[in-house]
Amino acid sequence: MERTFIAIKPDGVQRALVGQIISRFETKGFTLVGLKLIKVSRELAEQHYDVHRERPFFAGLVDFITSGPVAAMVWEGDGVVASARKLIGATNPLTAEPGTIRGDFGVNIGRNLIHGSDAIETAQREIALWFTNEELISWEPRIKPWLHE
Ligand code: DAT
Ligand code: MG
Repeated sequence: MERTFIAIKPDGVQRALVGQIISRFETKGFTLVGLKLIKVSRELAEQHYDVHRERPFFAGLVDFITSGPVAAMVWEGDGVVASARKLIGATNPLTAEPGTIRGDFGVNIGRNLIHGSDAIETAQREIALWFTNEELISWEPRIKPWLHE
């Protein structure tokens, strides 16, 4: 079953949006299989954003993501990687569509509230980076027959 890595960044936690953001994934019909609040180390932040290492915003991004607690999650479901990216919206909240998380809650690219893996392979890498196998719980939601034919 497909899984994706989602992290509510320090701005989302500080602004008390964790509940509303989790609700969007729950009500969409995805299954929560991992969840923890963590204070991110610089090492983890740098590994997570390794592809952006040479970008001018890298240092600021690492400072930001390590500046307060992050709510890290793994969600499961058919097509969850691409669907989560749609629920999250465009990278810049100012241009993200209304109805998306970034479009509804944010105004600045450096405070865009949430991370979501951009591809299945990226999701696998990020889940392994942020979670141990013991922290991921496989379970069958009892509402499944009402979400899938
Ligand atoms: P996304 O988070 O939508 O996958 P990304 O992978 O291109 O976007 O960039 C990672 C994060 O880096 C992004 O969520 C916010 C920050 N970022 C990206 N481009 C930026 C820019 N031009 N200025 C400041 N921060 C930026
Ligand atoms: Mg990205």
